[in-house]
Amino acid sequence: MKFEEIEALMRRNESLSEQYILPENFIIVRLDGKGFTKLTKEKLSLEKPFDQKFSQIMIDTTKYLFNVGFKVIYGYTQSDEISLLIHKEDNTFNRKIRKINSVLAGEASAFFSLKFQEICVFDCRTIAIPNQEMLLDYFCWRQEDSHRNSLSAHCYWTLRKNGFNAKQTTEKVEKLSQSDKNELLFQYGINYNSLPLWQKRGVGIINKEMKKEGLNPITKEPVAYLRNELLVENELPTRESYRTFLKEIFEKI
Ligand SMILES: Nc1nc2c(ncn2[C@@H]2O[C@H](COP(=O)(O)OP(=O)(O)OP(=O)(O)O)[C@@H](O)[C@H]2O)c(=O)[nH]1
Ligand SMILES: [Mg+2]
Repeated sequence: MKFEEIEALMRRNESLSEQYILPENFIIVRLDGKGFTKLTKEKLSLEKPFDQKFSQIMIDTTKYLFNVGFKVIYGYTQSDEISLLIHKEDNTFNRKIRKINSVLAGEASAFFSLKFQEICVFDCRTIAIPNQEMLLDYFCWRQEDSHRNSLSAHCYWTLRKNGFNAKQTTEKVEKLSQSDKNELLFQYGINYNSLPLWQKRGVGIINKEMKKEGLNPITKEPVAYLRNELLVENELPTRESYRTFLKEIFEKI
């Protein structure tokens, strides 16, 4: 086959396997640390179950992803994952899923690795969301996941720190209901309700248009202007209140 024929065939096959997020759909991406159970244990030496520095770097990575070319409306991070809501009309990379996933995974992995001076890798998946109700369901689902994982992680590490081995602990925690888990923590002197909210509910990042005041450099008169700022919400509300909080953000878009 001639070079031109090979090229045409390759390009045709490449474009026929392309997938897109359809128009009129919101784009949600979720990035997740690859093999972070092992990485956090062996290379990053973090506080267990929750580490303030790790969480701050997850927040910084989320903030960084607001500025890599997509119109991001809301970011949410918990544990080793980041969700981003991208504007319905964002047309970056013609909404090609392969490009969105690879570029965002690359950006997050590079940023996070630099912060820890270790190779840390994120995967990324893209989800099409056709309406606002599903957006709310998505973020409430991730927050519920955060809450469940946090309760289990606190139980796990409380038992480990009190002499149980990994196998015993996993078996014990798996069998417990949500209220049993609260009770277990209580027996070890931990009141789950009084633990920091970011550990239980995750952290939200909002791209907010803020009114600012400055001075006109020529006339020296005060002038008002608008500037976008990223606000970090470490104390997110839950359930219905979280839906209301999100609705207020989404209604402005
Ligand atoms: N010590 C510590 N570990 C954390 C913290 N946040 C997240 N992790 C770890 O990150 C892991 C995230 O779990 P998963 O994403 O389900 O598992 P994974 O090992 O990353 O596996 P894949 O995502 O499937 O590649 C948890 O098991 C925790 O061990 C933290 O603040 N401190
Ligand atoms: Mg992971």
